[in-house]
Amino acid sequence: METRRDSRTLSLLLAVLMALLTFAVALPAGAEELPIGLQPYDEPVTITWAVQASQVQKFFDGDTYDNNRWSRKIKEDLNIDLEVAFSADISTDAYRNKINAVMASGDLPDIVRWGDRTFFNQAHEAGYLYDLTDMFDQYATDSVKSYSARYPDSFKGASFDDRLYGFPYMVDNFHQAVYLWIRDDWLENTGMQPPTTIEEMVELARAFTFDDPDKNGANDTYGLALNNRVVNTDFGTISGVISAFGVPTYNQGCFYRGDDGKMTFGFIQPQVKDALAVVRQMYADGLIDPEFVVKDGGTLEADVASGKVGMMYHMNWGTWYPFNIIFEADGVITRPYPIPTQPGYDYKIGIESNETGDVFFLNANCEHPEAFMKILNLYDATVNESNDPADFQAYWADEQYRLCPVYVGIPTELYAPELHVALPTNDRDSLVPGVRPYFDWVKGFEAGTDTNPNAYGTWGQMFERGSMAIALYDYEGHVVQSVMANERPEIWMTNGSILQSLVETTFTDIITGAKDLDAFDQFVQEWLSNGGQQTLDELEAIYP
Ligand SMILES: [Ca+2]
Repeated sequence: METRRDSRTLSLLLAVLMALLTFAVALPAGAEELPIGLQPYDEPVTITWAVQASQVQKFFDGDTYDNNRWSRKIKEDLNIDLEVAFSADISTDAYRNKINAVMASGDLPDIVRWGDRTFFNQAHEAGYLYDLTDMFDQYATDSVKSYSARYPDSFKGASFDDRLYGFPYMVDNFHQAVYLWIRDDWLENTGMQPPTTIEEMVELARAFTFDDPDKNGANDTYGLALNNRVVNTDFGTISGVISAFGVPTYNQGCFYRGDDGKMTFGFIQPQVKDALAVVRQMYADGLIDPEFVVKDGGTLEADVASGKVGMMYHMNWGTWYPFNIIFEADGVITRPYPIPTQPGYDYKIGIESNETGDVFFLNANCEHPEAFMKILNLYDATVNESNDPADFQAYWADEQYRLCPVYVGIPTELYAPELHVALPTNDRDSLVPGVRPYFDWVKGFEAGTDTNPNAYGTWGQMFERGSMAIALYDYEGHVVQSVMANERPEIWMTNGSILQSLVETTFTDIITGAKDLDAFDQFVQEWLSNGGQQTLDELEAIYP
């Protein structure tokens, strides 16, 4: 019996060995263990993509947009050759212009990231976008699939008629809230306190302009940094001032139901005139750079870098950009504060609908559409799911994630609630692997042992008075989500950009004094009669 059992065991072992050998010959090493969505192509395939070039991007070891950590990893792990179709600056109009040009020609790259809903609607109607619904079901890893349950609004926003036409960036609404960012050293040098009211903000701007906050003996600074887009911008906006007067605004503007229950628009509220009066007076008093009218994001960045400005309204990621520049150069810490308020008003933080935000699209004519899911799966497996901290450091940190054509756009802030619990209790192990580096950076930065840009960037969002704490706890009850999601009135699609220009030019002219403050009243009428009223009426019908 013993012998018989041994020989059976032996032949079973042989059979297993044979089977293993056969597998080893038939498939590349390890490939049999991979889920379908992570398996490499047998023959190399080429995927083109549109690069959102940015000053933010860092490169190491001679890397470029064409050849970098991600392009090499994607080649090695998936046998996909990435090819840059075009790269254009996202901080100016360059990327938008390029996208509009390729839309007109119908020659889209395979993978495009863009958040413009007009583009989304038009590209969808033209049949340019790949219906990812089945591909997602078949190829997405379980981890990637889980995001659709975690952020259903974002996925709805990337869909038409319940069919998925892109992978959403999954920004949550607090991503767009506005803060007042102030340099620590200038506060200290001027002996001022962080402002809690608009009046105090103006006085701080005055001190930052006239009290030599940089202690160089020269009158060479300005109080409040302003971008020439005035409202339609991430940083250097006046939207925080408008918010203080109880009007929700966000970038292109917030549509919402007013107290009377009727659909309305932030920038046409009468209180905006009061907000403009404040900024106009600041300009007249010399607290704002008179050159602001020609300063876009790039020039404003230079002003931050050279220490000409010490205060700015900006979104939650200020320590990632542009305040990281002067931190890295001079160790200057700039931190966020809740927006100063205006007595007598209930401040409102306007944000876009959670169904909007950037989306990664796939060209309907892509010859290897699975590649989209494979790259996405590889990103998630490498950055969020890997237990090897080296993966996170190499492929997420230092803005390296942006070099992947499609990624899980879960920025630091989506883990803010978990981090805010784990940080004070030192409960690092309660966090998923991909979040632990954030924990370490905040702790390291606060201890003074870690001064690298990632530590500073994360700290600005995550420390106990960081931007995310302000968004989650201070701003609660003050956030107004724009009604307008994916479906947009026809008139807004055609006239929206004209109306936005009208907002920008009118507000700029009022601030600089080129127009009287009362020009605001005429602007409201113009806005309404040039498609604004029709937009409001159609929104009433679309979003009853
Ligand atoms: Ca000075």
